[in-house]
Amino acid sequence: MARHLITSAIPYINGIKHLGNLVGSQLPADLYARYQRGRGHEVLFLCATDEHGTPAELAAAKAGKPVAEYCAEMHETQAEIARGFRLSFDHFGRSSSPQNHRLTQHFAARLDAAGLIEERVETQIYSKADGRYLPDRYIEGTCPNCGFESARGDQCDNCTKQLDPVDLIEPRSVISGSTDLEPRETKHLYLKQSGMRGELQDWIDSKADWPILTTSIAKKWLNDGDGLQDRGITRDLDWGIPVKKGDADWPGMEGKVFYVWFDAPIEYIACAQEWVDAGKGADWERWWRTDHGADDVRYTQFMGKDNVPFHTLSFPATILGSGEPWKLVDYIKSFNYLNYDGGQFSTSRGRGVFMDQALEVLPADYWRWWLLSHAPESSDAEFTWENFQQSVNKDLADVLGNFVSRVSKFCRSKFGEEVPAGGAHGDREQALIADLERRVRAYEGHMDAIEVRKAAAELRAIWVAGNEYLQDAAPWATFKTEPETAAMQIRLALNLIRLYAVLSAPFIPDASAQLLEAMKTEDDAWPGNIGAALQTLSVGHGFAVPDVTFRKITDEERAEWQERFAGTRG
Ligand code: B3M
Ligand code: ZN
Repeated sequence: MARHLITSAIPYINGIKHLGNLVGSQLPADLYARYQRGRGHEVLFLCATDEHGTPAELAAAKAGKPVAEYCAEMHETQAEIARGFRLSFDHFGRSSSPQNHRLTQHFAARLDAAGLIEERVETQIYSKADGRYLPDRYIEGTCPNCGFESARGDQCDNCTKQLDPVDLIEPRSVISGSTDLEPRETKHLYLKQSGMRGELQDWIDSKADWPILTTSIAKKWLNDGDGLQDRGITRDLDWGIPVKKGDADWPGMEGKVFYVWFDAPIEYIACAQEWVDAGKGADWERWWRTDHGADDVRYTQFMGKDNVPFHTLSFPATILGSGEPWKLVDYIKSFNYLNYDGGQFSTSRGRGVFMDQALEVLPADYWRWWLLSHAPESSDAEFTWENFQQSVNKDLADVLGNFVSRVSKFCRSKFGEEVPAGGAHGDREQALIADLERRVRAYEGHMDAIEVRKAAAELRAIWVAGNEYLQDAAPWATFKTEPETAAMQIRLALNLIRLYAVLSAPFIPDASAQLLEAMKTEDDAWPGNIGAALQTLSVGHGFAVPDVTFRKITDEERAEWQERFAGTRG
């Protein structure tokens, strides 16, 4: 039994995420966590809300609420939606937790002791109209790198370059729109990550098995010269983790907080502490400290491509720079973007389907299946309603749902609601089992490698194999002349339903649970030998015909939803 630590990028607190965000980190992380648990491994799967920084302050101001209250409410909302999508976090934490406060201040003290922190007097943008500094997202302007006109002060959404507010061309205040801005001097802490270039380079070079998307972004920032600039890790904001050196005050830094991207990844660790403090686990250190056995842990992170620089450079710099035996990530799975119906998902314009809306329209499994089977792995992908309808109606309703319904109803009408006897398997059954043996092992290979689309395609092929077998064996015809043979075929097919439930659970957990319940079994053991796995439900074992597992999407619904989600969320 192996141990898997799995984290998803922690979603910003400001608002409900769209399906593109979901498929870029939380959903594939859940797929992998469910799969590893299914294989019998020990898993700690963590996620949290990312509650600091300008996005939180701006959203709270817009909602007219104190920021702490806004965050507490939005955390509950996001947790509820995560449950709706069946995201099986062992803990869904908060980056504003006391645990993260302590740990972030601890890391700052360690980095300082290691000589990796420098105090710099620097120029920040001050808005006279707003009476405050404008860090990060409080300021927008034209990207000096690519010319994108709505680049934010901390990062350009178009070219992913990390920016400083002073870099922007024609900057303006996001609060008031004012361009009456002036540079003023203020003191901040810098993490001297440039001095760690060699160490980070060696570490990334040692990850030959990482996806190209991940390493290409990491290497670009490492080698571009300015990718590994020293990073300012403090901000002139009210909301955040106060700048302290461990428990002690940091002279000259009063009233300042740590930069959100400094404390957010530290929350991955603090979240494990929250998990223990919530009484859900006994020992977080065996997951996170190599002096407590965490060398045996395989740590996998999931994220969208825009988050890769922070996870391949900044956070490892924090960990390595601390000089303490913290666990480093073993594998980073990153994703491209999902587009929406001929354009981009847009949170600000309400374009596309948001997580809460998706669940109002259809249950989680429909979305999980489409999103995962179309995950933007090798390139950006696009959601269209036609494609969604086709995928649901074919894969889920026609292939999987129909198989279950035909087999269980036929058995009920001819043999009753228990697994019928009949003779031994014939050639056709042996051929099916051999085919499935190959396919299930290929499926495992794709899941182990986190090749999400390939895994989905193989799972679909496994469902199709059962359908083709059924079509070919035609027990409804066989029954008239050889009822014994038909009984044997149906016995196999009922066992296939159980096998499908087990294999499909990481993708479609609700349907999987429904099928196991209908087959009246709690045996969800991952299949070793397929022939043996298909003997699990023995002669006389009771079952029930399940309700419709997946329904079809009509053309009218498709048209209605297309219209409804075209823009301007209410
Ligand atoms: N909150 C960005 C995002 O939600 C950021 C990720 C933090 S991961 C430590 O995409
Ligand atoms: Zn840019």
